[in-house]
This record gives sequence, structure tokens and C-alpha cells, in this order.
Amino acid sequence: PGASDWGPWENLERCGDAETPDPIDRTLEDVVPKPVDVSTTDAEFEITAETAIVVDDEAEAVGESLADLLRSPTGYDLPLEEAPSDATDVIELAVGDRTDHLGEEGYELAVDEDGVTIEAATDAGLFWGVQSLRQVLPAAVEADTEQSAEWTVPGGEIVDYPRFDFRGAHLDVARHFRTADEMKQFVDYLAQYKINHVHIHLTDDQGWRLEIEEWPELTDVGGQYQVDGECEDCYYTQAEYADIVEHAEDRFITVIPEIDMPGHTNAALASVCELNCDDECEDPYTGIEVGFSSLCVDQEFTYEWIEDVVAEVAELTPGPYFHIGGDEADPLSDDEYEYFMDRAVPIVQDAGKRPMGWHEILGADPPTETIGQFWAPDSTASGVDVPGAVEEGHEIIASPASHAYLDMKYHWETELGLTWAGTTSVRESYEWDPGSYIDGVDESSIVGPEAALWSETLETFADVEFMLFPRIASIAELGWTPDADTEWEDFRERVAGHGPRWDRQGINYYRSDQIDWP
Ligand code: TNX
Repeated sequence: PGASDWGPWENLERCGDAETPDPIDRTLEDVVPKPVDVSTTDAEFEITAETAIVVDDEAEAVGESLADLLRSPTGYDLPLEEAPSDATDVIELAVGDRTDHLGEEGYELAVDEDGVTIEAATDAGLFWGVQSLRQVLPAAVEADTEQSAEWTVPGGEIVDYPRFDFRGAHLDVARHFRTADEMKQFVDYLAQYKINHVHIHLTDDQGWRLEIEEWPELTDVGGQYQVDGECEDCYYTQAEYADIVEHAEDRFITVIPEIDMPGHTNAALASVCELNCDDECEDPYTGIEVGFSSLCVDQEFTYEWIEDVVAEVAELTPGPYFHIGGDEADPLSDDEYEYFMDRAVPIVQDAGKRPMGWHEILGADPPTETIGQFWAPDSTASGVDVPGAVEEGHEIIASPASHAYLDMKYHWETELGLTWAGTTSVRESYEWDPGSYIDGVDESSIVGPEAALWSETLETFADVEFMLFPRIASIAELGWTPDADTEWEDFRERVAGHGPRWDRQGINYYRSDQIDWP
């Protein structure tokens, strides 16, 4: 629909006019990320008090999550039932091999007058299909109290699957802490846009955010500060962290923990005095400079401590990856840096995890299973031979700072954010191709894109939301949608319709003037 179709209706709805019929101003084409294949019909389905959710065994958990979403705003029972598939007035969710060809995360969604059917080869695919369904219901579905609306689903079919298996978002909880509840909220936002990895930057110069039982000093000291000052008990207990991991898992999102080393370690150096070459603790740091700290690379104690930390974090994190940072270790010579990585990377492997690091790590010639996260603001990474590393077999995550660093200001007057990589408008966050962006690196070596949200200037969770939305929708779409189907004009129209959905969720999004919001 054009922008003019949206405005008046939404306004009436917001004024609380309960009698206003909800015109069917939505189609299956409104979904973000844009699905691979969509066909639309006039055969709408209306969810009513009689509607049931039909599930097979494997679909039950996803069915529950759909029911959870729908029950409050609709006020309907929406019982979960096992029933023959010819039942009418149902939303049917099924896991089966008919859709095997769509891959692990693909799904088919079909809507006609009798109901909605979502089928997938796995429960993950089914869950992504449910996110698409969510986006084509009235925005009122995002409310958590009963709403008066016609719960109409537009007719047609979607056949969909992702371009990249890996679609990530990173959040820095070290510079400014985010509570476990906020972290879970962040995960909920990612799930709506089919992002399947959340990378948590748990440690940096300003803070240490995860309880390590063997080294309580890390949080006794490092967990009490953040940028600009003190922060009481600003860390996750192991139980809280496990809860975040489980919350993510329930949404088919894998947690990637990052313990940044050997640089970005002032919080550790201020907490465990023996980590310093002279055994003297550093002072806590609450500024926003980078590149000044390093672990002491030529003492055994450093590696024993790393083993303890890595073992506990790996044990708490079921996913296959462990990110050890490796960025901006400026105090070290190249030889020292290489020596450090020669010791540290195998510790991660011995803990059963696949190592990841910022792209500098590739310069240390680590084992080829090590994934490099490309963050340079241009298509080359000066000082590191990324194409050479790829030639040797390394894989790459694409997070170029000029497009995927969501802490960059939208424009020069944006109050929040940094500008070292320039500014990044919504359009700039969208107009790049993760598969071909990096000079000399082929799409076959790209694991996928990851948005990175650093938090030096982000004091509140509302600040996080402001930098995240709408740009997270861009990165999500670049990770999911075939490159040939990613067009700015089309994207900006679809994203416009998400504004009211974000309003209902209370999200403090940036109302970019590049988008005609309803
Ligand atoms: C660079 S790029 C950093 C972070 C900062 C960020 C701010 C990289 C791996 N490190 O330490 O927070 O820029 O944009």
C-alpha cells in the first residue's frame, strides 16, 4: 500500500476508536526481511474466538509461542490442538519433510479463508514462519492488553528461506551495562527479524559483565563500573546468563559470548592484579578511549587464567562459537600478538568451541577454523591480508563499520553515537552486499552479516533501541533476502509499515526522514 493508505486509519486506531474497522491494508508482501517468493490473493482469514492452533509434536513449542503472542491482544483462547489437517478455522503448524528442500530454516506459509498453514522441515523454520505471520497481522497484535481489531490475515502464499545461515547482531554490554531483562528484550527484537545469532560483548576496558566462579574479583571490581562512573553489580550472575542463553535458544538464536583479549582488558587488569606484568592492579577506567590495554603476554599465569575463564564461559554456552576479540591490542608488537594468539586460540578449541575474533586475529595466522569478523570501514582491512586468510580456508563475518556499526550516528546532528567511521543513515545500513563487500573475498567464504552495536554513548536501553531501529531491519534483510531482491525503494516502503508495530511495542525508534512513516 502507498503511504496515503496507512495514515488516517492508523491515526483513528491510535485515538482509541474501537469501532473503526481495520481495513485490510496489509499483504503478505509487507514482511521484513523480504521473503524469497510471495503470491497474494483476496482470500483472507480472520482469527476469531473459535480459532484453534493445530500442532504436531515437533511444532508444539512454536505453537505455544504463537499462542502467547496472540492471546493477550485478541482475548481469545486459541487452544493448542492435535487435529486432522483438514480442519477449518485453524492456524496449523507442522514440521515435516515435505519442505526439506527449503533447508533448515525455510518455511512455507499459506493463507486462505479456512485458515493459515505454516510448514517447515524444522521447528526453527516454523518459528521464522510465525514471525512472518506476526508481521501481517494488525499492528495491534503487538499490544499486551486486549485490543479491539479484526484479526485478519491477508491471503496468499510465502515460500521462504535465508540467503545466509548466519545472521547476527552484537551488543556491547561492557561500556554501558544492560540488565538480563534488557538483554532478553534485545533478543526478542532480533527474533522478529529472523536474526539467529546474538553476540554479547561481555568484557572491555570499562567493565566485566559475567560472573566467573573461579575469579570473583572480576565482577567484584570489574562489574562495578561503566563509562562515566560506577555501576553497582553491573554483571550477569551465571544463573542470569544461563537464563539469557535459554531465552535465546527458545527463539532459535545462538548466543556467542565474547571475552575480548589481549587488548580491551582494563577491567580484568583492574580486578586481578597478577594479570599485570608488574602484579600491580590498574585503576578502573571509565573513559571511551580504545587501544591502550593489554594482558601480560609472557607470563604463564595469563594463560592459566584464560583457561579458567574460557572453561566456565564455554560450559555455560551451548552454541558452537567463542569470540576472543583480538582487536586493537596496540601496546603489543606483532610478534607478541601472534605469540598470544598461538596460546589463546587453542584454549578455546580445547574447550570445544570454534574460535572467532575481530579481523586482526587473522594476522596472527590462527587455525583455519577461526572465523574473522571484518569490521573495517572500507572494503579493505589495512594491515591484515583478509583475502589471503580466506585463501587458506578462513571464513568471515561481514560487519563493515561504515554500514553495520549501528553505533554510528545516523547523520551529523544525531545526539547519540560516534562518527569515526562516518555517519550511517538507514539507507546506508541497507545499501551494501555482505556477499561481495570485502575486496578479494568471495561470497562462499562469508558466513553472514552481523550488526554491531557498541555502547560508549548509549546510557539507557531506550538509547539502544534508537540506534537499533530501523537499521537492524536493514542488516536482517541483507542476511536473509536474495541479493537481487534487495531494493531500497521497496525496503523503505515495507519498513514504514513497521513503525506502528514498533510504537505498539514501546520501541524508541529513530523516525528517519528517509522513510515515509504512516
Ligand atoms: C571499535 S572495531 C571497536 C570498539 C569500539 C567501537 C566504537 C572493534 C573491534 N573495536 O572497541 O567500541 O569501535 O564504534
